[in-house]
Amino acid sequence: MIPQIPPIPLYFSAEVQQARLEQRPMVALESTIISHGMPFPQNLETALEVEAVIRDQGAAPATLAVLDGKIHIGLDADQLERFAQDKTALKLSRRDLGYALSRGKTGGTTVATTMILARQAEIRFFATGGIGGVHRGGQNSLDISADLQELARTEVAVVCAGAKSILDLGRTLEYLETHGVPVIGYGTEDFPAFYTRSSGLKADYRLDTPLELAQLLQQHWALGLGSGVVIANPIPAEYALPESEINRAIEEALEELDAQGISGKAVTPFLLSKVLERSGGKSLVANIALVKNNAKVAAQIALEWGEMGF
Ligand code: PSU
Ligand code: MN
Repeated sequence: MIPQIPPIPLYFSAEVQQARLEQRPMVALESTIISHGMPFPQNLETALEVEAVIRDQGAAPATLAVLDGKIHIGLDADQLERFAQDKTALKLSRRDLGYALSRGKTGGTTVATTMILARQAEIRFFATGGIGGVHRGGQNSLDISADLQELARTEVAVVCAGAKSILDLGRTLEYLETHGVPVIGYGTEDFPAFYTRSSGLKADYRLDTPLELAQLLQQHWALGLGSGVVIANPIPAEYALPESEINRAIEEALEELDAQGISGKAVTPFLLSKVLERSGGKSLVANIALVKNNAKVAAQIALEWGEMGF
């Protein structure tokens, strides 16, 4: 007999522990957006505000992170504050977890890792800003975010505002189609492009209410297809940025990426910080607004799911 390896313990926050006992709806949140997606102190303020949005809807927020080699499902206010200021925090995708846990490291969970750990914690709904995807030129570099592969294999619904056009959004959607991941436009036919309400590309289907979304998820998962679902929720119109303005910032960021020859896991954080730098404070305001909007929808789906008796 091959000896069993004991599972890795999960450290639940008091709030999440309570919600689990009461079987209340929960929404997972990622933490790479805190460590690598936004500057301090806006990262901390946003993380707290996003959690508050979920509580206001009647669900419990669970911000996921690895602290000193331990997997946390939900962070308390002190942990969140320390994490938001920790310049040594790693960016942890699927392949990085074993290293971080074995070496006692601290790091933010990407969309991929948040999906993995949310599933282990029996949380089915997850809100974030934007997912990773196929990078421009990805057909040659093979720079394809592990987020897409995770969506193909892990049963979690990811509510996002689409993806930033730092990526090749057409190829990103093709990849998701190949791997059987539905991309649902929430209140729209279009696939949104994070800062703008449309990328010019279509989502697979449009649904208009949290109940309809919960019903789709129930059928998708009841089939045992084993995959995630992308719920693409466009940025509220009043926060959307002019397309030409944001595209200029993105093109400049991509030129700098080329000039500096950056590759691997540093690509996305580099592009995120350059776009922010070039597009000024307005893009940060937009980013914060869309994450909160996604948190609200994720919480509403989680509530509908509870109403359905699961
Ligand atoms: N896109 C954003 N904001 C983010 C990220 C992507 O608009 O914060 C982060 C997420 O954590 C996402 C990760 O899972 O970057 C993807 O990184 P990569 O492309 O290296 O897989
Ligand atoms: Mn990559």
